[in-house]
Formats: sequence, C-alpha cells, structure tokens
Amino acid sequence: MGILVPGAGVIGLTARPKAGVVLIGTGGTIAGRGASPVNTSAYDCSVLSIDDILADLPAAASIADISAEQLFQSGSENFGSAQLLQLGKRISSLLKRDDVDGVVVTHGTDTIDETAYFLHLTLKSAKPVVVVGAMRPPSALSSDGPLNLYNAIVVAASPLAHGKGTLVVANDEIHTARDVVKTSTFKQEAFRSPYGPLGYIVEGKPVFYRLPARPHTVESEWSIDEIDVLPEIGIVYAHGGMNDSMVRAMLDSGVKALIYAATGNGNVATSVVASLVDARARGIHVVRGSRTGGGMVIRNAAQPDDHYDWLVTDDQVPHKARILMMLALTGEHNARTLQNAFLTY
Ligand code: DAS
Repeated sequence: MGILVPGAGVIGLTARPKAGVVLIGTGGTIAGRGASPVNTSAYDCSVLSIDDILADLPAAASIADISAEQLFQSGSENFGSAQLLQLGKRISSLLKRDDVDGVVVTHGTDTIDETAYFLHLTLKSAKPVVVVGAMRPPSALSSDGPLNLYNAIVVAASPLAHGKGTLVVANDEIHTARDVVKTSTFKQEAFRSPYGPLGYIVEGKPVFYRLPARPHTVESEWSIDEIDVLPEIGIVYAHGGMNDSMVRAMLDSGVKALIYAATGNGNVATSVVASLVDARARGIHVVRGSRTGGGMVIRNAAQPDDHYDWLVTDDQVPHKARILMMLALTGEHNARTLQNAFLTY
C-alpha cells in the first residue's frame, strides 16, 4: 500500500523523511586531482577517496541519508569482467536492504556507458542506480564533478527514478544506460543518447520526459546474482584498406564471439568475409555492427546473415554490443536466441 504523490509515483506509507542512498567509489576523473586549476585534461586520476569527494559536497546531506564505501580506485579503462561482476553483486546486495532506496556509483567516464549498461541488464530491482563521473577533476576550474554528483544523489533519492533502470547523470542530463555513449575526449557535454536524454535535473529536481522502451532490470532475463563468469568477446574495428589479419589473430585468442565494427550500415570488405566465415566455422559467433555510432544494422541487408549464421547488433554501438553479447552467451547459444537478445534489449 502506498500514497500517490502527483508526478512522483508511489511512496511507501512508512517512508523515512530522507531517502537512504549508498555511494560506491570506484575512481576516475571525479576522484582526480590536477597540479593547477587549469589542468582540465591532464591530471592524476583516481586519487581522492569517496569520503574525500563527499566531504567536499556538504550540500548532499540535505538530499539523503548518505553512506559511502570504496570498492575500487582505478581509471575505468582498467575495468573488465571481474570489476563488473564485483560491482554488480555489491549493488545487488545493497538494493535488497530496506534502508537503501538508491545507489550512486562514482566511476571513470571512459567505460561508464559499458558498466551502466551491464548493471541495467542484470540488477533485479526497481530502485534507482545512478552511475556518475566527471570530465574535469574537482581541482579544475568549472569542474563538473560536484554538481554531477549532487545531481546523481538527487536522482537516486527520487521516487521519480524508480523503475527506469540504471541511469547515467552528467551535465544536467539523465540518460538511460541503454542508449548513452561517451562522445568526447574533453568536453563536459560528452554524454549523448541517440534518442535524447530521459530528462534533466534542474534546480536540484529531476524532471523526466520519456521512458526506456526496452526491457531492463526486473524485466531482463539476466540476474547478477546468478552470473559468476563472463565470456571473452573481441571487437575488430573496420577501416579503409582493411585486410583479414585482425580477425585471423582472434581465431586462436579464446574469444567466444567477435563484434565486427563494420563501416557504414554493416558492410564487410570482401577481403575480410572469408575470415569471418572461418570464425563462425570454428564456433565463434560473428556480430555485425557499425562504427558510425548511429542507426541500426539490418539483418540480411549488407550481408547474408542467415547464410553465414552471423548476427547483427541492431542499433547498439560495438562496445556496448559486447556487453550484451557477454550476457547473451551466459545462456543458450543458438543463433536465433542470441539474435533475439539484440532485437529485444
Ligand atoms: N581515466 C578515465 C576513466 O577513469 C577518465 C575519466 O574518468 O573521465 O575512465
């Protein structure tokens, strides 16, 4: 039983005066420090603890009852399956607690879109999980770190964010983990979703304008509590003058699937086709994607996928298609089921 707050959704009748939010620190630029305030791009990453970061944001205490813990202290370019699994399992156990209403993960921006997508597909809870980073360290002029973190806590504490999956908050915007991609090496407006953000944070209040259309969290077929190993998956990036050496190098690397970040709408150079056919003959799934960063790759259009038993990524960018394929391969391996994962999620 709950009460309906206009525009806010249902809040339990026994709701505490402030939401309980747990911050998990993992490093990144949001935990970085430069030698001078003008060092917006050259600085030491992952040096401030989550307690240091929180101590510099006293205003956060007015939003929620906050506790903080440090899980990693590293740039996200170093994160792999071990970190994804450890982080996911920790968040899962936190979300089961009655005194935890939401979780915020401070994270490097390089792979924030991959981690967020992994959590979006594997956490079995409607409680908000927000992954947040910064493009400038807290020591820099006009750092985006403090406001991004403040806004992330606002969203994690808000009933409005319930049931919307894992979110990435940056630059006043709320993005769904399914769509968001890092698109700049240095700009504060680095995060883009091809169909636009779900909403904004304005004057410390979240405002949503749309919902994620595809299943996630409680509706997804994967649960972090049931996954202990993730398969290796490689990405080959296509370019003009492409030959088959990169694909051939992967054949003996132990990968279970290969995402081919093809040119345009999934075209495969004639010089590469035979190596991808060989990959599939050796049991490696081949997934045609696109390096363009926008639009879908259509099955059987640029290549006869049915004939080769290849898959397509739909509209997912190659590095996030890799996350989805890792999860898809934890279950049934037939091509139809795997293809369906791309068309569903
Ligand atoms: N070192 C990068 C990372 O941790 C940079 C960043 O956080 O923005 O992803």
